[in-house]
Amino acid sequence: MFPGLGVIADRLRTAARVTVMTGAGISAASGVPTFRGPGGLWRSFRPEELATADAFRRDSTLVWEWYDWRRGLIATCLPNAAHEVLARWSQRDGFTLITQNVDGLHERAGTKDTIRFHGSLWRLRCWDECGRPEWEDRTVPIAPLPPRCPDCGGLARPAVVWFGEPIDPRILHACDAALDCDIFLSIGTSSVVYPAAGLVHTAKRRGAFAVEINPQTTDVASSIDLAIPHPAETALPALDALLTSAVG
Ligand code: BJW
Ligand code: ZN
Repeated sequence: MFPGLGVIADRLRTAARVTVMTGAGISAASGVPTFRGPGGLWRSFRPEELATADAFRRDSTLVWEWYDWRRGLIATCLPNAAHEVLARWSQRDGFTLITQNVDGLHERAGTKDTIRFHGSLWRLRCWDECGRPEWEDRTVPIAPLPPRCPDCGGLARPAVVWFGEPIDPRILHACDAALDCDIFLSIGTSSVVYPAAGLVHTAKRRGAFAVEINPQTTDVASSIDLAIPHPAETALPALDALLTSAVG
C-alpha cells in the first residue's frame, strides 16, 4: 500500500460529498498522449497554432487534421483501471466527477454524469453559431475535412474549449456546487490551465480535504493536504481495494 492511502480511505468512508477532478494523466495508461511533459502533445505542436479560435480562423483544415488524428488515436484506446474505479464510485450519492479531458474515456468506463470542463472531441458545433445545438460525431476519419454544419453548411468546429475561450457558465455553476465537498481529489493534471486549476484551491478554502494523485510534483502540491506521488492507474485501484476490504 502507498503511504497516505489509508488516510484518504478513512476520509472517503465518512465523506458525504466527494469531488474528483481529472486531467490528461489519468488517460496516459490508456495510450492517450498528455499535453505537457515527456511525450506531451505540446512538445511537438504549438498550442497557439492549433488550440485557439485564431488558429481555426487562419487554417481550419490544419486544425481539423490535428483533431482528426487525435480522434483516430483515441478511438483505439480503452479506459484503464483508474477510469474504472471512478466509474464505480460515481454510483455513490454525493459523488461528482469533473474532467478536463476531451477523450470520452470516463463516459466509456460508465461514469455517471461526468462534467466535461473543456468539452468533448466527439462533439461538434457550428463555427457560425447558426443556432443548431452541438451534435455528436464519432466518425473516424472525418471526410471530407473540414466537416460542415448540417443546418447552414458553414464550417463545423470541435466542441472543445480553446485558449482564450470562456467555460460554459452552466458547467461553472455545476462545478461551483461540487466544490462544497468533504474531500476533493485532483488526479493527473499539471494544474497550470485556469480556471480548472483553481478548483482545488476553492474546494480547500471551503473546507475540503484536498488530495493530489500525480507521479510528478505540481505547483498545487504545497498548498493541499496530501500528495500521492504515484500513477492514477495503480493508486486508485489500491485505494478502492482498501475501501472494499473495509466494507467486506
Ligand atoms: C499522470 C500520469 C499517470 C502523467 N497518473 N498522473 C489565469 C487565470 C485564468 C486564466 C488564465 C490565467 N492565465 C492564463 C489564462 C488563460 C488560459 C490559461 O490558463 N493559460 C495557462 C496555460 C497559463 N486559460 C484559458 O484560456 C481558459 N479560458 C479562459 O481563461 O477564459 C477566460 C475568458 C472569460 C470570458 C471571455 C473569454 C475568456 C481556457 C483553457 C482551455 C484549455 N484547453 C485545452 C485544450 C482542449 C481541447 C483539446 O484537447 O484540444 O485543454 S489546453 C489542454 O490543457 C487541455 C487540457 O484539458 C488542459 C489541462 O491539461 P492537463 O489535463 O493538466 O494535462 P497536462 O499534460 O498538462 O498534465 C498531465 C499531468 O498528468 C502531468 O502533471 C503528469 O505528471 C501527470 N501524469 N502520467 C497520474 N499515469
Ligand atoms: Zn450552422
